[in-house]
Amino acid sequence: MTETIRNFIDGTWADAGAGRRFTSHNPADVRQPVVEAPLSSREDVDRAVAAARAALPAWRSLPPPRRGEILYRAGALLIAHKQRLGELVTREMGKVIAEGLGDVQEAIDIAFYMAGEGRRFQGETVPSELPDKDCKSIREPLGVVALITPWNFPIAIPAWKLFGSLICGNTVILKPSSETPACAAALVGILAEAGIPPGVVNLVCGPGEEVGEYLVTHPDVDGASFTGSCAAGERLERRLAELHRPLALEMGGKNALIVMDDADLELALEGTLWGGFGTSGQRCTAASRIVVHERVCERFVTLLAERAKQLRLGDGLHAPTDVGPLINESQGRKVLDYISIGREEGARLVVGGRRVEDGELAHGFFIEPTVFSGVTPAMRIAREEIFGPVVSILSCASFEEAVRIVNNVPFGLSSAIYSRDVNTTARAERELATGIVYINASTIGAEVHLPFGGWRHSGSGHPEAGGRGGAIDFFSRIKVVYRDYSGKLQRAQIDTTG
Ligand code: UN1
Repeated sequence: MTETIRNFIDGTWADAGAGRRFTSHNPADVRQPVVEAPLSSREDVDRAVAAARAALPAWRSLPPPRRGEILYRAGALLIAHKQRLGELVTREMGKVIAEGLGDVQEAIDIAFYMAGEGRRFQGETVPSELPDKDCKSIREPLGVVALITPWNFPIAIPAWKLFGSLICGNTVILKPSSETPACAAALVGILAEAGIPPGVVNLVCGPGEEVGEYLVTHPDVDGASFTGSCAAGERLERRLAELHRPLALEMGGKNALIVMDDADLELALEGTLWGGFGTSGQRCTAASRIVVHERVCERFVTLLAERAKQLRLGDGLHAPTDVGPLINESQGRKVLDYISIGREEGARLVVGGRRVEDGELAHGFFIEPTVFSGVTPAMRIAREEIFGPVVSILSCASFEEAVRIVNNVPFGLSSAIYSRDVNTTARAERELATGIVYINASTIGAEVHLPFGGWRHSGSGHPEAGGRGGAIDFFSRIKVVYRDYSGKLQRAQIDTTG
């Protein structure tokens, strides 16, 4: 019998009010259900928001270091359950087990990072213009926040948002992707076991924009953080602008990796394979455009094709698998459509391009690692996010041209350059217009103690994760406090010296 998970509202696991359910499946074999989850409605959202509101006064009053202790316990529990959770990620999302465990590791890292933030949570103290007066800024939570998370990092991204918002004193409602409800429920279960008070963390599952959009626009919600598609993100952006409510968005990418003629080609190849085909290309940081200097382009394409052909498709839980399935049929069809578009646009299909349906692979949506060469910057496969194992090679004649190509798309999440020349890499660091730049490393693999966020259409300019300008800055707001202990009226900006 298929396992059932429940919503988590006010500290209690509960079915959807209307009793309806949906099922998540193993993308490597869609005949295998993973869990049945509640198909929630607006009433379930209302209950979760009310619970979060009621829990807010006590949670925000708990000193941040005490809130941090709960996160430390959650981090320790994540370590204890890492193997089980990593396998669950692979079963429900399809990424290979090493990456499934990596997903959990990222959650562990952010748990400890944010727990430590509880002992900082810094404002600033500065001198006053006037005697016997001091000035400082302090941080306060936004209040009740809605967290909408995608399926591609089903533990890590909910963890980024949960731990960041909780340490700041917010109470939250998590609405995970309906592809991966079991992962979200497992993470919330860990927070419950770590001692999070009832109502502070609530989980509402259910497919659809209806629940998610209703939640973020709910009259009693104070802010929202969303990671997902551009279409959904931009719709929320318009709605929340009317409501004047803070919204952090992480959306797409069309990340480029530059290979200069003086690059270590072997390293650049490994970076391309890892960034382009890791997680079957289903990362917003995936390397989907490879801009190669014309002097080494032909050689690079030949070597890349040889390597891409050797990658083994399969169930991510089985040892020799390099590349897992696409999340579902509709994502698979979208990727195949882009492969047809690339051909029609005149790009050369060097390797891959087909759905593989032999034997066991017939029960998931597996697409061969695909490489197009001869891609030009105006082609749709060079401009639009594909979110699948498809890499487009563009050639360039100079560093300047490479930078122009990289920057000339609406997205700006991540980019990379391979070159042995320090001057070239130093210029790249300045000139690449993305929120994250990698030097002699691939476009993926951001670390949690630095901000993670894209520029322009990739995001709203409120990065996730740690570091200055990261999630703490979004999930808290600054309040400035002036204290005058002179005992008399002191007038700022009025000259008292003459
Ligand atoms: C995402 O693809 O949505 O840098 C997040 C990386 C990961 C996070 C990716 N640490 O690729």
